[in-house]
Amino acid sequence: MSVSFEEVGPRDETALLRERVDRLRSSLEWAREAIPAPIRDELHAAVDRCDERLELGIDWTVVALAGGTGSGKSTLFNAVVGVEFAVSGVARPTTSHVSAAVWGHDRADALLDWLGVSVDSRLRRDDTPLAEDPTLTGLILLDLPDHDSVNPHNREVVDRILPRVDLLVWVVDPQKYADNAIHEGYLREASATGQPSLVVLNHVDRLSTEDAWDVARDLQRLLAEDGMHSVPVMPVSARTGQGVDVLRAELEGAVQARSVAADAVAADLVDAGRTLERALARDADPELPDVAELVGSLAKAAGVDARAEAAAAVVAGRAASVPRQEPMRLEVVDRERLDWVDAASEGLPVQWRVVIDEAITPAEELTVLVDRALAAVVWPVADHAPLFRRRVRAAAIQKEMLRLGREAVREAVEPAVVRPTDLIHQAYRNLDELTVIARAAAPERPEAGADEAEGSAAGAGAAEPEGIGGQTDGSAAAPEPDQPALPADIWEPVTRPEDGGPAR
Ligand SMILES: Nc1nc2c(ncn2[C@@H]2O[C@H](COP(=O)(O)OP(=O)(O)OP(=O)(O)O)[C@@H](O)[C@H]2O)c(=O)[nH]1
Ligand SMILES: [Mg+2]
Repeated sequence: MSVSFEEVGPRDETALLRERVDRLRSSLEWAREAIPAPIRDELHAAVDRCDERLELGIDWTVVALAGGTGSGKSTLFNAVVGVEFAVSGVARPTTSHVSAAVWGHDRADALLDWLGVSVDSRLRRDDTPLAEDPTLTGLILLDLPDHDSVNPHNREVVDRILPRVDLLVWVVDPQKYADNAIHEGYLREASATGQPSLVVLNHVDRLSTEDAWDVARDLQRLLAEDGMHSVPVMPVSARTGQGVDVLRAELEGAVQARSVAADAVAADLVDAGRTLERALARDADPELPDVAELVGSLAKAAGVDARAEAAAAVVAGRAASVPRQEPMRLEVVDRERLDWVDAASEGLPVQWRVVIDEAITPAEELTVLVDRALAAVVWPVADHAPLFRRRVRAAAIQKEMLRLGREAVREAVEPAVVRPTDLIHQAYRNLDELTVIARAAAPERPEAGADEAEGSAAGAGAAEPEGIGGQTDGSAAAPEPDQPALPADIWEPVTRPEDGGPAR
C-alpha cells in the first residue's frame, strides 16, 4: 500500500494558475462596479492568498518528519538524506529547530523563510550530493522538533508547519507507539482534511521479526480504530537503513504528486468561481454589437452619406457644390450609443450594463470626437467630369467619400466605444470561466471514504516492502463488499476483531 496522491502532468501548473489569478485580478479591476462589494472583497482576498502562495512557489513538495521525542526523526532524516546533517542524540528533546533538505535546482528561499527554517539549517544541492537524485527533485524534507515536547516552543513550530506540508510522516518508537501520541490531533487532523500521511514504525532493528510484525499490526489496528484506514504503517530502522528505500519510494511518489500549495490555489480559484456565480448570469455569452452598423449610422448622421451623394451629383453635373460638413447632433449620438450599450449587455446582469455604459465615452465627448475626426478628413474635390465619364466618376467619388468618412468615424469610435466594450466582455468571460471551472469541479468531489479505499487498493503493490527481517508475505484477503475498507497496511491487512480471526 502506498499513500495515494492525485497525479498531475508536467509541472507547468504554476504558469497556468498564475495566468488564471492574473486574469481574475485584471477582470476584477475592469468589472469593479459590476460586482457587489462583498463578493468583490471575497474575490480580492482570494487573489491575495493565491498571490502569496504562488510567490512562494507551488511546485515544491514539502514532507515533514514529525513525532514524539526520541522516535528517531533526525536519524531518519539523515538516513534518507545520506548525510549526517540533523543532530540526533540521546539528550531529550534533541531537535528544537527545523532542518530542511532541499532537492532541486532552485534554492526555495522564500518557501523556507515562510516555513521558518533558519538559513544554516538548510541542506542543498550546493552543499552535498543529495540533489543528484533526480527522482526526488522538488522535494523539501523537514526534520521537526518533537510535538510532545517539554519545550512549548517545539510544539508551536510543529503546529505552524504541519498544516503546510504535502506529506506528513509520523515517526513512532515501538516502545511508545501505544501511548496517546498517535491518538493525538495531528494524524487524525491530517486524515480528516485529506492530507496524505503515513506512519513510520522506527527502531525495528531492536525487535525480532515476529515482534515487529505484531507491533506494526497492532499499530495499524489502533489507527483503524481511530478512523485512519488509509494511513499506511511502514516498518523502518533509521539506524540500519532497513526499509528506508521503501520510504524513499514513497517520497518519490509524493514528489510526482500535486502539492498542497497548488491544491490550495486551485481550490481558491474554484471557490472564487462559486462566489462569482452569484454575480454573473449563467451561460451568458456577451457579444460585441455590429461595429460597422454603429459606424455607418454615425457617419450617416454626420452627413457623410449626404455629402458623398452631393459630390456624386456635382461630378455628374446635377449640382453646383457639396454642402458644408454639419456638426453632429448630440441626440443622435446619444441614441446610437445607448443602442450599443443595450446590445453589448444583452443577457448580462443589469450591473454589467452600467459598467459598459460607464466604460465607453459619454455622448457629448463622442460627438466632439466624431466631428473632429470628420473635420480632419481630406475629401476629394468634386469637379464636373466630361460627359462620357460622369457615371463612373460619380460612383467612384461617392464610394471614396463614404469610405473616408466611415474610416474617420471608425477611428474615433474604436478606442472610445469598441475597445472598452471588448475589455469588459473579456473580463466577464474570464470571470465566467471560473464559474465553469467551479461547476466542473463540483461533481469530482469524492464521496468521503470511497476514494481512499480505492486509493489503498490501487497502491497496494506500489511500495511492496522487503518486510521485516526479509518477510515478504503480503497476501491480502479481499474485503467483504459490505464491510468497511481495510486499513491501509503497507505490508499486510490488519486482523479486525469482527473478522473473528486472522484475515488470511
Ligand atoms: N536502534 C535504533 N536506534 C535509533 C533508531 N533511530 C534513532 N535511534 C536512536 O534514537 C535516539 C534518538 O534519535 P533522534 O533521531 O535524535 O530522535 P528524534 O526523534 O529526532 O528526537 P527529538 O529531536 O528529541 O524529537 C538516538 O540515540 C538515535 O541514535 C533506530 O532505528 N534504531
Ligand atoms: Mg530530532
